[in-house]
Amino acid sequence: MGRLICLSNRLPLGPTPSGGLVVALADTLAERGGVWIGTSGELSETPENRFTEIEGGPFRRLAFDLSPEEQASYYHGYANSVLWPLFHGRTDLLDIRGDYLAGYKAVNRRLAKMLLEVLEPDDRIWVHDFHLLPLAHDLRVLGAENRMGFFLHTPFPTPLALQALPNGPELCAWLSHYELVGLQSERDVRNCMDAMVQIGGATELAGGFIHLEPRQVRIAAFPIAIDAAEFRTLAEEQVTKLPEGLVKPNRRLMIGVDRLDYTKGVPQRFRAFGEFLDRHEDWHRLVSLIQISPPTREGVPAYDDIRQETEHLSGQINGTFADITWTPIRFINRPVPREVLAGLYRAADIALVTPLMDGMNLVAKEFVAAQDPDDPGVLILSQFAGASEQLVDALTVNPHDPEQMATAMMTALAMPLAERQRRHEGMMQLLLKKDVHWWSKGFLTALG
Ligand code: GDG
Repeated sequence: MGRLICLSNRLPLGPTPSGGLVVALADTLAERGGVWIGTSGELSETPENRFTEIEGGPFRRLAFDLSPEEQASYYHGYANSVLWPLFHGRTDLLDIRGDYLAGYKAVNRRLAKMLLEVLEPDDRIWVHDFHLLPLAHDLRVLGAENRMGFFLHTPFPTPLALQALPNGPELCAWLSHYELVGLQSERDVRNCMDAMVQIGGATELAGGFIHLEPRQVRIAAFPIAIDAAEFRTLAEEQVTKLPEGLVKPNRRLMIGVDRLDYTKGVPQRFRAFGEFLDRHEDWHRLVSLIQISPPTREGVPAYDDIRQETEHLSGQINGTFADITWTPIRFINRPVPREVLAGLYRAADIALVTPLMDGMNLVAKEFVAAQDPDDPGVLILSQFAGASEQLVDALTVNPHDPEQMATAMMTALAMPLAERQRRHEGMMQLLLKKDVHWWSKGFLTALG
């Protein structure tokens, strides 16, 4: 069997939020003698056109630097100000500029050339996420005939949304150079198929294939997952180490954990919590919300806006309802260590996972895995998270409807133990069976 070459925008360096993915692929990479390639995170005025080996770690890692101009056009520009909002249905936030697209293509072409230098004929290539869509096309132009798979961590846009992208047909053509395109959910598979046909001019074939010159592409869902057994153990250990006084007797805790991103629906969640407090004075002082939102993608204007909006809303709700012994919302704008997060999930009674649009959402899965099966908490989950196709025993909500969400909060607080146990068991069984190893194996088997 040939090596496995994984590519993602950022090379995984140490324990990052995408830790689960690294763990899932580490064994495969070590067994097959594979390698992971991505940007170093360092900027360089004159980046070298070759990889630097990163020493240590369980598998080979090759890094390359971006220039400040590449970072601006490829990363902050086309990836984060065009593709990210588009793929999450936020066409109102699109910042379409010719130099963004040019920079995006140039970085992918440069990466393809560097990759060709180290590529062997029987290597399998697995490209991750929207930063690197054109990579297969660029490698084919250079003559590479390897089997190539692509996995999109975000949702796939509807054909209607994709019409807003001036180079929508080109985006479809990029995908036609992979043998396999993996998506998070059936919703995304449908959108991708429809877009390939309506915008790319492809023909839909039986069995999840489309035909678009030069090849037949399989499009299928591979819902990403976590190592649920490992996370359960971590949460069990860590819940005992939480700071004293965090969870007071007779008080209930709700938790939200999201990168501070406008797709995650944090303002809507805060408004719904405000609505809940407005309706239920008897719950004042008895319930609070911890929202952990480390900042990301600072420098992209839409991210400065979401920070201001959430700071304003949490301040307003606390101003309205707090008293000297109780702060309704604790809004934490910095990362929390993974083990503390695991303990917090377990200590919490309710998780609010209410994105406006999300490929999967791993927080939902982590929360479920962290629960005490004898006294589990309740997951309130947006119908727009890919995870809602799998976690059907959650309380499903429409994040745009604050009244429905406030009702779900009350339902969760009042839910009898037997029902909490039943719902939790159903979800936990699924997470143990369909874990991150199941996910990576599924994709690689389909890639062949
Ligand atoms: C993209 C897609 C898809 C968050 N804050 C802290 C922290 N986290 C960790 C969480 C979780 C991860 O980050 C976030 O993953 P999500 O899946 O929730 O969301 P995205 O970052 O948007 O990820 C998403 C995912 O890719 C995988 O394919 O599910 O749909 O958008 O693991 O726990 N971790 C630590 N401190 C924090 O403050 N340690």
